[in-house]
Amino acid sequence: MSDKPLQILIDGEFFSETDAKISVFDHGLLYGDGVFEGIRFYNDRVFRLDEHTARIFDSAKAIHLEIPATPEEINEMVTRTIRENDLHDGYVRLIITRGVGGLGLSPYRCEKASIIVIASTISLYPEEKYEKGLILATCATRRPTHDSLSPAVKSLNYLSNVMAKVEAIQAGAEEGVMLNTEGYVAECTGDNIFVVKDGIIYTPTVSSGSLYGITRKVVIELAREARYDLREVMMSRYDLYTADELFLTGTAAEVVPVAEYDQRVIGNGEPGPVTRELITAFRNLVETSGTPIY
Ligand code: PXG
Repeated sequence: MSDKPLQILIDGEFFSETDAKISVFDHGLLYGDGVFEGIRFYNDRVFRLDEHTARIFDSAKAIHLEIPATPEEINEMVTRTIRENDLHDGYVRLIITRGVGGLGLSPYRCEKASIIVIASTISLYPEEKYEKGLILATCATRRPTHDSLSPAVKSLNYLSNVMAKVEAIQAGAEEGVMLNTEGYVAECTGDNIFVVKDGIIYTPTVSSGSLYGITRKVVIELAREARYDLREVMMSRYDLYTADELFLTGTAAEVVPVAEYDQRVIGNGEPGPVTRELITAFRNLVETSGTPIY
């Protein structure tokens, strides 16, 4: 990455990173009222851009937030911000806040949602983790239930995930497994979970309390193309402890193996063949597909 300050797009205008600011009256700050996406681009192409845009429109619809742009305009904002920063591989954070309003919860006093695009670089885990695997621990904090805030909404309200991450780190782990209130496995704090057992690939159903992960969907497609039997199921910690292989998927993490969970060694403690095959297939796909930037 160069030392040039990043250019951030806020409501159609570029600001240098030190000048890129929003109002203290924005409900995104006051109440976590807004939605976001983390998007990757590789080799001058944005990976699964249309799917990220569709998901942010779905998240916005669910929280009654009107995005003041069309999906095509959002796509253009994302690619324009990458071009403005002359980046070729990296990460985009797309944020839509409720906008400026009064000191009261009602979103009806917010005039217009704000659209922010940050394009930067990212490396969540060092390359070594992709060869050795991560250490996971179960978090005390549960995923929100469908009768409170839908866990499918990618909202700016990530406090339970932040607390779960703290719990995982305090337990000496690198990522945390979040359960739903019934105790079934939902996902990690920022990644979906997959298990391999006796040649079959399993992942928790979205109704277990996970996000409709875009990397999850890509991996399901890749696994089915490779003729694996892939099943979306309710899953308990037991299923993870006794897995032959365990791996996580996310835009930031990509496909990353797990070596240990709650002090149990997973499989033989090394990334297994199915995980390796899917990592290779995923890396091939991201390098050769996506929306052209330039
Ligand atoms: N679950 C949750 C709760 C997420 O926030 C994923 C799964 C993976 O979904 P995608 O669509 O990316 O495959 C996410 C997305 C981070 C970080 O710093 C991660 C996300 C968002 C923001 C930050 O790890 N993950």
